[in-house]
Amino acid sequence: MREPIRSLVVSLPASDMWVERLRSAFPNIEITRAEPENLAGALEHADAVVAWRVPEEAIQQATQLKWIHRGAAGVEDLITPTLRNSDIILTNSSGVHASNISEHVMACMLAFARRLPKLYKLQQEHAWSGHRVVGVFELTGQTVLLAGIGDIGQAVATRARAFGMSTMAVRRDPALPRPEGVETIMSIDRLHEALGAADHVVNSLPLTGATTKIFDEAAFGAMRHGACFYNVGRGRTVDTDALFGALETGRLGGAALDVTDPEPLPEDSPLWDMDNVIITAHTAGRTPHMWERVFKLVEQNLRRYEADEQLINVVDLEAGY
Ligand code: OXD
Repeated sequence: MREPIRSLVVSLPASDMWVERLRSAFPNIEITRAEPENLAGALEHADAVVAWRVPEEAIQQATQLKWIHRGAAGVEDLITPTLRNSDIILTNSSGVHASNISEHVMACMLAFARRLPKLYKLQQEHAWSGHRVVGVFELTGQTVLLAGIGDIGQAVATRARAFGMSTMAVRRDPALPRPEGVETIMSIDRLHEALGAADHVVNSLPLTGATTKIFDEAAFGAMRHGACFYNVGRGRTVDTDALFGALETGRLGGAALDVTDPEPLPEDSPLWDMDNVIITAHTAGRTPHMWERVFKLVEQNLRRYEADEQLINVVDLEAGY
């Protein structure tokens, strides 16, 4: 039988309402909030933590930590030697980003298709000259490639199908069951071949050793001329210089960057001023509904922990997600 969780620290920028709900659901657990800068102290005698960032030093100082729940999907920075050498269970919030991030991707796709950034600029100038904007296109009949078909990729696929688009995906094991909405699946080893068949490439890959800078000069070079690229995974899966080069030469028709490398994107990055780039500063997931899903997961996992059952979304430390 597991030792019970008696104290839980929440370090997330979520409204108090969610923490209050958790407290009412678990009156026997002392649930406190901590700012990221005070997390190490708060964790010293805590049994569990729900947070975005948990520095390795904070884990080193924690004397009784049993469970870390990441209030986000990506966990690359949490898989440290200290965590690997401990018995601490790591779970993530994979699954909370389906509707929020897929709607964001569709918004960007439609913005590129309808040339909204250019039209909006004209509106700001009070200029009735939209007819001069060139390059409008329709999504219907186009192909989207999903690099990563977790909850985000699958949700983009069903929405893209509703727009009359074809859907392809690359994944590590193409023999796994094909999710609804994804018409073709290829091994990620054939990424470059797949890139050449797509008008839109949606990257939601987790950051691992194998995916670091997987979108490099050769990958962008393999894309269709004028294809659009969407990064809603991790900035470091992309070689930023190669991305910039592909945008500058027109190889890429547009890039929607919710994540960048580095993050925050430096103020003097040339990407800010490119009219074929949409930058959303890692906000694609941030909806009130996301917090509802994150806290529901935490509640389910606390119940499972108490019942000595397997937790939901336990991270495979070897795979890295
Ligand atoms: C995540 C995020 O969930 O970056 O990983 O929001």
